[in-house]
Amino acid sequence: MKPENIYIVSNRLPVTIMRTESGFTVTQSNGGLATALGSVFQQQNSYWIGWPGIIVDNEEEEQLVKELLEPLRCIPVFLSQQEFDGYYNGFSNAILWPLFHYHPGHCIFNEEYWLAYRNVNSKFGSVVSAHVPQDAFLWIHDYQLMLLPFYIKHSNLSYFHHIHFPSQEVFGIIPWRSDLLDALLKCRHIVFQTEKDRVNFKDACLKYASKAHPDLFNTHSPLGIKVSAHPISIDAFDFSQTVQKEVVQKMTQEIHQIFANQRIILSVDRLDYSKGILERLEAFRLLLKDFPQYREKLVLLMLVVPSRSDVPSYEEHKRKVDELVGNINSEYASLGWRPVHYYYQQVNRDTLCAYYAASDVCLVTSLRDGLNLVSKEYVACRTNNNGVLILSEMAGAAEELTYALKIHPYDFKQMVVAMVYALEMEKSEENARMTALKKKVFGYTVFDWLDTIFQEVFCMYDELKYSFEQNLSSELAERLMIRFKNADSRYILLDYDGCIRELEPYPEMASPGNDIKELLCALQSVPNTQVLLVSGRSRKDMDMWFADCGITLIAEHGAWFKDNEWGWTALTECRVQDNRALTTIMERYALVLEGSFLEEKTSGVCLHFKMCMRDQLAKTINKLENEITEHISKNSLSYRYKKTNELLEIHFSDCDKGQAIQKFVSFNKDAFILAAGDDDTDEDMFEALPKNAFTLKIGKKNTKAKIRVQNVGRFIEFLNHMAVTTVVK
Ligand code: ADQ
Repeated sequence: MKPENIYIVSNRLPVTIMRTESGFTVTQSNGGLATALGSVFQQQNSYWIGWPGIIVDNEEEEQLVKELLEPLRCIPVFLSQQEFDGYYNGFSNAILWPLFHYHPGHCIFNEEYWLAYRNVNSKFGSVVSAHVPQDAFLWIHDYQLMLLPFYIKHSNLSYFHHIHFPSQEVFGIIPWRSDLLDALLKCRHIVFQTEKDRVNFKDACLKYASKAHPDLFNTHSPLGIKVSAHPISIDAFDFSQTVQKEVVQKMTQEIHQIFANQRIILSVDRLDYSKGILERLEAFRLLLKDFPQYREKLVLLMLVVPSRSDVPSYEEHKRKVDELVGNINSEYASLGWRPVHYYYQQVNRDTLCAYYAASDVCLVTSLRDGLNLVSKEYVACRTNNNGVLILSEMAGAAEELTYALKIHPYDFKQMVVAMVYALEMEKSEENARMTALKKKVFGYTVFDWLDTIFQEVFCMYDELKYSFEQNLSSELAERLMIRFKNADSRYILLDYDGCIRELEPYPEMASPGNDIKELLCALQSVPNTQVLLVSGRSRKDMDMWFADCGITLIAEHGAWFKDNEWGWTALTECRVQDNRALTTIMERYALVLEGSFLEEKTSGVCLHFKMCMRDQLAKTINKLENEITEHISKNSLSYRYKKTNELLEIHFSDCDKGQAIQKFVSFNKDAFILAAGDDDTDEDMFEALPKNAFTLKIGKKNTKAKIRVQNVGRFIEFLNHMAVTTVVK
């Protein structure tokens, strides 16, 4: 289940426009945010607003770029060179980035940068206001746009912070700390990578936000803000499939051949001082010094993607990396061997995966990292369950990837020990660690991350339209309970078999126990609550079982409706003759199919064959279906089929559960509506309900319901919980 209409806003678009001799071309953007959200964006019916990566010269060029981006569902925010310098190179990357990664020495607190940041955030605001409908879900990403919420009027605003959020003392160094927090607090939903970030943010708000009130983070209060921590992930299956591609396997072999008889330690990052590249090189140099046996038998392969080369501290950093690589190579290289292979370039996904697959060790040395996707990508590419991940304890991913070898990135000696340990590790330990890591990475992919975020969105924003479904987690169950409790009026529409009662081989075996009846009575006794049992069962069964529960009954998939005042009402004229003719056909088949039996209803007839021997069953049922279809078309009848592994049911098409509900139930505006069912006939009910209804599908079948519940037991548990919730308003 996800919001239907999603607009992602981030500094950069997922694609970059480049100038060529003949005009412009489009390429993929690099960096963690683009990688992580890229796979999500492709799967969503969503739009993306951001800077296109190019400074255009005039309106004509703007128009050309817009046209290139439109089919990609990307909306550009154009910036002048001056704006870009002040907002991006300046405030974002010479103040926020270094400070958030605990490098205050790299900060340049320039008032001009702050003004540019404000100006560009307001420019983003104008583009958002011009393009994003008020009822859309607006999802802002990362530190470059912390002020954006201040410039827009949308209410369905969520924010995801990709980088580390520092302790409040460090955050407090920023002279404009209160403005940043006040703007961000206009979002009702703010998500961080780790629990540590979340706590740091809350501490900072309580200290510096100008409107910090005791209820600020109480989500039950109307002004409450939901602040949570959900680490981002990757499309792990896509990475592991890429590794299996023929072209990638060939590349992997080539890498092995080039480095024959040498072990490979791999690192992959943007050229950024927060990634600990210099520290990694120093540790590697120490390894070569202290463990000469590895000389000519080991390489450090560094894939470094250019990044922020306009920011002075990055230029300086690159110079230092180049120099150190040169020094190590000149110190230790021999005729046929170079210890450090340093590629300062972006490689494509296939090549990246080939390097991951070919390397014995992946070394992540971040001095501070919001999460670090590289560590997860390496694990996802280890299809043979071998390879060792060495991971800095300063990376957010260290909390999840507990089976990696952890290192302190400033402790060179410890890094050396970890590298040697990784290279000498017993195969059994290597496999055990990698298996455990893979379990984590494949068990929580970027899509799970997204589900978790959207579940929270669903609980926060009532007025959004949602599509697809989500699982009934305990948190969501709790939220539904609160909605139920606080509503002025409530409707609970329940299917019976397979929804509140487990399916049985024979329908008569599925009579309700006292527990079910008590549950329905308890729900019905909640003031201003109407419970409707909407079943395919006959009137007779429903009367026999539920007449004394005081609930409303809808029988035979909507053909009959019974309330306490009027008794049973037929929704449609009963077509007895048509029905009789069909029943006669089905009776013939019931006679030959041992173990089968017919259930006659006023709206149709149902052949149950769950207890039949399977060998001839399919053939006979096929024959029956052919005969029925022929009969129906000959007589121009309009019937509906329901066919499962256990039964074939035919009923009038002009009486389904949805139509029954539309005809008989008028829902109060703002009522709490919950509807649940397990089979196809319940889909009519889901579709007919008002958009704000909570629809729940029990079991695994395809559905239009918003929420999925694993099985009957879980659903009953949830209803029981709801029933005992005393209604106070
Ligand atoms: P980054 O700081 O960019 O991301 P990271 O999470 O490691 O850091 O993501 C880097 C991405 O760039 C990876 O997907 C990697 O494959 C890719 N990459 C790096 N070098 C490359 C190269 N030479 N060629 C091709 N691709 C390369 C920010 C935060 C992180 C957070 C992410 C996602 O700083 O902490 O994990 O966002 O939220």
